[in-house]
Amino acid sequence: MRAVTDGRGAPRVGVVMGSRSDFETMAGALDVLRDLDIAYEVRVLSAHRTPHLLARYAARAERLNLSCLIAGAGGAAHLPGMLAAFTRVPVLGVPVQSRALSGQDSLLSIVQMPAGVPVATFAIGAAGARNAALFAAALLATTDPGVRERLDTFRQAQTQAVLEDPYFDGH
Ligand code: RP5
Repeated sequence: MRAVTDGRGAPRVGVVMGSRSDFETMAGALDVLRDLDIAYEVRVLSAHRTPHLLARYAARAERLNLSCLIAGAGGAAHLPGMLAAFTRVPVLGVPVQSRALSGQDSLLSIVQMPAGVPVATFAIGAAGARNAALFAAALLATTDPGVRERLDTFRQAQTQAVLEDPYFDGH
């Protein structure tokens, strides 16, 4: 079970995707984590194609000291729910846009969890991936002043970009 790690120090967020074909979507999450200087690890694990590896990784997630898992999958997107079933570490689910049903299938299979096994669910596609990473940062910011500061800076820059847009109507 290979992981690619990025950032300084031990990974604090685990990013998991059901297939290499999800990478383009999930790259948005990696960009945000990198920009906020949050170390992460990335793995491809499938609820259907590598179920035993998924179970093993979920069981290890807490020992790896990961604050949360960002899990992106498409279609019959059982990856986030299965991870949540095997670990106490919070799971943030990203529905990847599918070709057949435009991600409606992914969204519903991630969000409609039975009571007792929660998965925090984000928007379909790129926005969801970025927001899941920002949510992970917000979780870390509750105890890490450095992340808090970088998250504040990100938000200020985001606001400033709107204010500086020539079409912005400031009334
Ligand atoms: C899911 O099936 C993956 O998360 C992916 O979004 C979808 C299609 O996978 P590939 O057939 O492209 O590998 O498990």
